[in-house]
This record gives sequence, structure tokens and C-alpha cells, in this order.
Amino acid sequence: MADHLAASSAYFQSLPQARYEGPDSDNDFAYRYYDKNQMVMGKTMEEQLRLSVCFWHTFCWDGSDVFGAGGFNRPWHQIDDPRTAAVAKREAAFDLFQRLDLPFYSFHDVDVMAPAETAQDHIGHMHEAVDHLETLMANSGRKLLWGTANNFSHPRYMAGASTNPDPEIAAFAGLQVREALNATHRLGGSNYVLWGGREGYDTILNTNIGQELDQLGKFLTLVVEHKHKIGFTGDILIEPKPHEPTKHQYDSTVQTVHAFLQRYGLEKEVRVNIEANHATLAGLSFEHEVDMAFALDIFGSLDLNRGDPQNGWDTDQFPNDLREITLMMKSILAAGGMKNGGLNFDAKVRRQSISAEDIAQSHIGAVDLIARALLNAEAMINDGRIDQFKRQRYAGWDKGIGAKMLNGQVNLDEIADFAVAKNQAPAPVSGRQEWLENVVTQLVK
Ligand code: XUL
Ligand code: CO
Repeated sequence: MADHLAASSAYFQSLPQARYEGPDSDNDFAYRYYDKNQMVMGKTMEEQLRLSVCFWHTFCWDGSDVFGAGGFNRPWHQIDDPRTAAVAKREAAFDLFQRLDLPFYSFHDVDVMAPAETAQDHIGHMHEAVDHLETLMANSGRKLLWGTANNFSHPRYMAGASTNPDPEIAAFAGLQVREALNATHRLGGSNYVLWGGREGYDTILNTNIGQELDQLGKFLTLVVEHKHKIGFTGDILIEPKPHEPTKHQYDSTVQTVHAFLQRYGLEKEVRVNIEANHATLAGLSFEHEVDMAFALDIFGSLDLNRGDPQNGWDTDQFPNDLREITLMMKSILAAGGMKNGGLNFDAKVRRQSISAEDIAQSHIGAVDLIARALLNAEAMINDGRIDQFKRQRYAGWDKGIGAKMLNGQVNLDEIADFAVAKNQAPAPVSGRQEWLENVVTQLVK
């Protein structure tokens, strides 16, 4: 065991410190574009991007999939005593955060603590973990982007957490959320996330949908009340996903989440954490979900992992599509930038990428991609052609009959009378999609 402990602390030590070396660097561990101090639209890159490493894929996953065992053999997984193993994992994690020099991290309760079956043990092990995290954060200067409770992995949640037919299971979920929210508050987290992995159904034959929606709405109301009770000033975020592991998940898209929040009077209290691959699974683009969240004023934060175009499941891959991420970054910059949110890598290396170097290089490559996307987005805003075209396209609504319609100053008869008085068919105008796509191609570098 002493060997595994020593190996855990040494696991990332062979990796050099990642730092900015510019586009001409030939160092695989250097940033070519992410210069954390470079100013972009009034903030440093570090402040604009608020990049975050996740605990679960990076330090908890052992490489297993539904067909086979894991081959990562991380040393902290070889330690027999679960509480010592949790200490070793947390220490290795903070070593990596510093080697990558990324400012934030994110966790589920069960990622950072020793496993617990009973409520008492859950509380005890979680407090032990939070004490340690507090020290590690103070010593390293790293910050918490968000915390969450894993209310989907344990078999007790197979029929849901707050949407479970058994209220005692919902109460256990309540315990986990209270502890995770208290921990997030204590650690100065910017957000608290709820992803309802089992809050849906596998078949309607055994599911009372109306009842489950009310349970979910009530549970979320209690979470919001608790946030105010303890004085947590970060945002509560729901992470939409249409399905997987359930056949259907209630929080399926940004728009369905918004409608749900409105139904339970929570639309001013809860925002969304949008994940790229979840948008793909819903048959939507990442930019669509981001723009929709801004349009509905519920944008919160982002999980940046992509899917695979040939696979219909959540592959959680690091982003590599510069065009897609540029358009997404442009929406964020245009809306005034991140507030409490950030860019979280809810992403994992492939099962064959078994080394510490793979973990480092997956992050370094994705960070550089995002930095390039940020610079492209700035160029796109300064270029102005796309925004100018969009403004021009809707200019008719600023005056005359358009403004009256929007402001509710005319009824349907008056609109119809206006059309009759005009006495001519309105002329169609080109939407210029190809030209707009050409502009994007010119600016994505
Ligand atoms: C699952 C997923 C989760 C959430 C946090 O698809 O994205 O990891 O981000 O529970
Ligand atoms: Co996610």
C-alpha cells in the first residue's frame, strides 16, 4: 500500500509544467494559444474562459466500459483502504490541476469521498473530503467551478432520485444534495449543478409522468430554498440531456427545462449547464442550445465534451471542432461573457489512452482549441459583418407597423388592415446563408 501511495503522488510528476510558449513551440506540453494573461475583450483569457477539469472522468474512471474491465491502473485505485485511496486521488488531482495551470475544477460528492452506504457514513466521509479539499485549494490557488451530487450511479436510484416512486429514496437524494450544496458553498463554488440522469423513465407502462414532474418540481424548489437559507450566492444549474441512461429524461433540452422552470415558478432562480454532446443527442447543435439559453435568459455554464458523428451515445470526447467552438464562443462574448459560468471539460480520454501523458495532452489540446476559438470569436465581433447583417434583417421591427406589433399597440384587425392598405405583396429578401458561411470560413483560423 505504501508503494501505491508513493506512486499516486508521483503519478503526474513526470509531466512538465504546462505554460504558454506561443504557436511555434514544439513542446507537446506547452500551450500555443492559451496565454492566460492575454487580454481579450476587456478580460484576460483566464477570466474569459474559466476553464475547469472534472474529477469523475479524469481521476475516478478506471477505463472500463460495458464490455470490459478498465486498463488504466491508476495507483490510487490500487489502494485497499478506501479513505486512504480517496486522499491519494484528491492529492493527485490537485497536482494535475497545477501542472495544467487551469483555474477551476468540478466534482460529484462520490468522486471526492470514500464510498458510503449509510447516511451517517455519507456525511462523515463527505466532511472528511471537504476538509481536505479546502486545504488543497488554499495551498494551490485552484477554485471550484461547481459541485454536484451523484444521484444516478448507486442502485438505489435505478427508478430515479427525486422522481422515485419511493419517497424514502427521494429523501436520501435530498441528503446527498444538501451535503453537496453545503460543501460547494463552503468551498466557494461558483455554481451548483443538478443533472437528472435517472429523472425520466424507461417505459411509460410503469411511470406516472405527471406525479414525477411534480416530485421533481418540488425537490428543485427545496434546493433553491436551501441555497437561500445557507446564503449560497452562486447559481443553481440544471444540465439538460434528452436520454441515456434513461430512455427519456425530463430535462431534455434548454427549452424544455425553461418550460419546466416556469411551471414551478423557478425561471428566475435556476439556469442551465449546457453540454455539447447532450445537444447532439437531442438532435440540436451546441450553438442552438447556447443561443436559446441566452434568449430565454437562463444561460449558466458549459460542459464542453463532444460526441462522435457516427455514434448515437454520449462519448464524452474532448472538443476538436474549431468552427463549432468559435460560434459558441462568439455567442458568449456577444452576450457579455461568462458570469458565474465557465468551460468545464466533462470529457474523457479514450479507453486505449492509458497514460498520464494522455490525460495532460487531451486537456492541453482542448484548451488551445478554445483559446483559438476565443480569438476567432473576438475577430468575428470586430469584423461585424455577421452582426450587422442580423441587425439589418430585423430592422423593420424597430419602427412603424413592426414596432406597433411588438409593443401590443395593434390588434389582428389593424394588422390585416395595414396589409390591405399597402395593397402590394411584400418582396422576399435573401437570407444569404452561403455568404454568412463564407464569412465564418474566412474568420476561423
Ligand atoms: C452525464 C453528465 C454528468 C454531469 C454531472 O452525461 O454530463 O457528468 O455533467 O452530473
Ligand atoms: Co456534463
